[in-house]
Amino acid sequence: MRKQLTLCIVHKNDHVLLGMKKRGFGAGRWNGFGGKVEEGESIEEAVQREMKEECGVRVSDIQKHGVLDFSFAHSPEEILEVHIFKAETFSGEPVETEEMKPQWFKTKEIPFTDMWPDDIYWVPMFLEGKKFKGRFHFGEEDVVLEKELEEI
Ligand code: N91
Repeated sequence: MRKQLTLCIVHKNDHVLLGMKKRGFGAGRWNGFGGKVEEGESIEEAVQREMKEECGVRVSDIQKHGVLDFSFAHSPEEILEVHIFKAETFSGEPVETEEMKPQWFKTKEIPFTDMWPDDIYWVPMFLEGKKFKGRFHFGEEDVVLEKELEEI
């Protein structure tokens, strides 16, 4: 089973906006903002909706940077197809929600040790403006067991 999800990182003036996930899958890690694409919704519409819902920010000019497939040894039949976007312009002030606590980080001070372990591989490509595709397969405690990543 394949599920489509979005992930959006606001990148402005050598800073990125991440959110500490407060509940659910990935709680306790700094993440971009995003979630499931709903039926009848385009991927871009899902990006805009999730940004508003998760941190109160409106993004309009979003650029797609990559697609990553994530799979997990504990449920190998499920693939999370994550569409990754950058927003360089936004309106509204980021606010804490039930889902996320937003915070700006300097791009040189991204807290990779408190993020998903695949981020160290693709976030630098994202920051350099590269486009990419790949897949990561995770084992126990989300250790990366398999990795494929290429610039496109
Ligand atoms: O949100 C960010 C920056 N990264 C991110 C990496 C992931 N690897 C697996 N999953 C489910 C992730 C979600 C977000």
